[in-house]
Amino acid sequence: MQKKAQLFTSKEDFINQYREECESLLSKKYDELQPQERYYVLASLIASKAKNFKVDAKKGDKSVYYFSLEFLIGPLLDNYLLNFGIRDIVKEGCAELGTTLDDLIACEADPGLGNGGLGRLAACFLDSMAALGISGHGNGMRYRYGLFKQEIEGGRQVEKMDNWLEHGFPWETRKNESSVLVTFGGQVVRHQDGERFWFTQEGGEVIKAVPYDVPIIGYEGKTVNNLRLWSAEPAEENFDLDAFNAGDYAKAMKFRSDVEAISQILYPNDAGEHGRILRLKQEYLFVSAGLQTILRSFEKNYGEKYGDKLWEHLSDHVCIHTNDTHPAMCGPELMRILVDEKDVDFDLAFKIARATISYTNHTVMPEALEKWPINTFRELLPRLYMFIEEIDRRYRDTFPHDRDNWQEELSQTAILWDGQVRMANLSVIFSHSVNGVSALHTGILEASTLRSFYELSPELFNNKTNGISHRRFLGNANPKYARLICDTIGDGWLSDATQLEKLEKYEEDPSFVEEFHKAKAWDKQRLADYIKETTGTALDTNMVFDVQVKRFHAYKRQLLNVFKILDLYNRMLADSSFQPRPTAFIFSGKAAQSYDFAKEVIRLINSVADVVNNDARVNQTLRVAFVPNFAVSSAQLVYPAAEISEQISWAGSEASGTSNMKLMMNGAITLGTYDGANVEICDLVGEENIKIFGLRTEEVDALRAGGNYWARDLYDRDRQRLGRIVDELVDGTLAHLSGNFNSIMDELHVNNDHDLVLKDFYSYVDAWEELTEFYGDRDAWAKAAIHNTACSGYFSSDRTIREYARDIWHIDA
Ligand code: 26V
Repeated sequence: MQKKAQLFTSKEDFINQYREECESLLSKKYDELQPQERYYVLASLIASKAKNFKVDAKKGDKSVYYFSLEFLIGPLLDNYLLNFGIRDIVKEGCAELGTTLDDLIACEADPGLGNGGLGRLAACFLDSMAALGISGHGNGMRYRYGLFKQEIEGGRQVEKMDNWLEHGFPWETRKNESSVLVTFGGQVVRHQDGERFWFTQEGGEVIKAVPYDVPIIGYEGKTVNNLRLWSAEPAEENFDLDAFNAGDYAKAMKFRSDVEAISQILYPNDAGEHGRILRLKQEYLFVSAGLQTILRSFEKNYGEKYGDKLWEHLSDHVCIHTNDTHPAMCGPELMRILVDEKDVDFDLAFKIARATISYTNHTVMPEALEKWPINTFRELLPRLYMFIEEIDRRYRDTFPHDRDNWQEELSQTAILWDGQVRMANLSVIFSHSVNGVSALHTGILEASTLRSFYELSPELFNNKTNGISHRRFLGNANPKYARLICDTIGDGWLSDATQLEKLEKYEEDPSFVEEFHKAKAWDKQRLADYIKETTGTALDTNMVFDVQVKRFHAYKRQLLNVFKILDLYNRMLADSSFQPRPTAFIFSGKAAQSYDFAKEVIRLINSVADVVNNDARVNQTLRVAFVPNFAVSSAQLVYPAAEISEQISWAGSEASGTSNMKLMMNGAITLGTYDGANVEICDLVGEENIKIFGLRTEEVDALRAGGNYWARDLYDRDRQRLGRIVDELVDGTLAHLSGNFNSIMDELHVNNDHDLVLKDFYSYVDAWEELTEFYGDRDAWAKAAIHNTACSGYFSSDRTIREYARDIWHIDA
């Protein structure tokens, strides 16, 4: 499976180097070290190799800078060993030294520098760019505390600080000498000299942005790229020396901590918590620091070649990709630097910015589109705001007034509106490419969310269906299955995921099928052990493992899944002849701190778990587990063990989803709505290898437009079954752990079931029953499961990145 890069010539060589590194780094012998220290030294050794690794020439002389406020990189060690092709040597060496590689990997921190899908996508893209030999770098924030750690107390989510840097982070290097200054506030001053005039920004708060670099190692060590994460520190220029000298240390220290606050915490992306000034500061800091650095090195590398035409060539060599609207200030900031500091003409600067920048949208929910009050914005970023205002003014002035619906179109697309800066419009206006993340999602952007832009300039729009790192989520996460695949079709699939198609020949091969079952059984046992250890809940591995793991959000409808469990429970109690397929329902995911409804759903799941798991009448058939603190590392235990993949958002709500792809790749069968990338999974695997249920997007639209959906009717019509479940939310059935669920009841009755849980309920439960019925035929199930893996190569982020490179960045890959 492993191709050997020349990092270590043999196991013995590895052991020698590892021992030496222990002494040089910690001045102790290997045997004297704790496992945590042993991990630290091993990771440092690999990191130092990465930094000095001689790589193949990267493709072309164009670089991509992927700007994202989130990079959910997860643990790196195992993935880097795989990419360097030294996993086997290191594994054997560690075993010989006395601590298994798995034990060392268990010591690694799981940096939570992202919320979920969006941040993990950015990390997968870095992996794929490096694997494809693209010079592609990440630009983001080094949050001192990542996303909170989730604990469950009395069924409730409790948030704890994630001190991921506690034991140091061996992969990063602080690059103090590459620090740059970023200014907030102050005044804009106009200067004039004859005809010529220019602006400077005076005063304000000057912040030092310090980069920390993390090497990104491509598969087979082909390329080592860089992830640059920024941290905010007080600039000497600005340090309150007067206060310090006057002995007012408290004041001086407060200043320091106010500045550092900018890179202290990661904001939730899905709680509608826009409008916090600190978030705006984060957005500007990483945009400005990133751009300053890129322009500096561009000037150094190409200044001589292009002379006074330098900046016109920026987009020949630099692509700035903006992940959602969080880096939307890239456009005006690039203009500001070009105009104010490089003396470029305004119109030309706008042209350069547009040619360089591209934008990916990740949600269609109108309430999720970022907006900032103009007053806040102008006060914090006075000079930047002038550029936005001027671009907006020119946009309005040149808007084609001969179009039929021009007033409406202009009101939809202008940057400034109703006292706010609309970041999605800012992103579109400054980009030469706008893409959605699944075919369905891009269609919805074009037809509704960004419709006026699409009508004005359809050529801007394109779709780039998301992908995942198949090396991490199959190769690393599922070692037994990955080994079986390598033994069967070779290891070419690690660099070319489409080769997984070769598995189609083995879908009915008895020995392959048998080995598939064995791998799945091993994965299920590994997860069951983990769940027992972390929650105390025992799962029987003969049960179907039915998995829903993702952020908690109303539109993702974990509630619908809970309703199904309660339905099965009630029916079993009412009718002893009703015997559903024995199933373990496994949930995991975090809810944003301030998102009360989502947190109540978590509490509901834990309450249902408590009732069901302790009821001897049903608990040989139904088990419910909530795995706390969903993160990259625990995800890698969950995906391989799954047999049913729950993807049940209401149609038209989930932009793409990526856990659907990770689960499919690991041989789980999707039970889902026709939403996001589920549509493409369905096209690829065929209708007999997926279970689709529920309303389609058009039906949801029609239902909402018609205004005649009354959730209460569905409740009244079926008090025995569906109505009963709703009643159980408040009648004490589930209350003994921590009380009733009135707010969930209100969501269904008072808020008229916005997410159509009751509407899709019957179709969903029927689909589940049919799917679990099918599970009884072990061979047929295995055939469908293996077929899912065989078709999943399309969802490698290598494919996605090739498409970005071809259509948006114009790089050969
Ligand atoms: C944000 C908000 C904020 C206000 C309340 C409603 C709401 C709903 C969703 C969001 C999501 C923000 C962006 C995001 O994380 N999108 C996710 O991006 C993934 C990668 O493309 C994709 O797979 C997910 O479907 C999409 O939700």
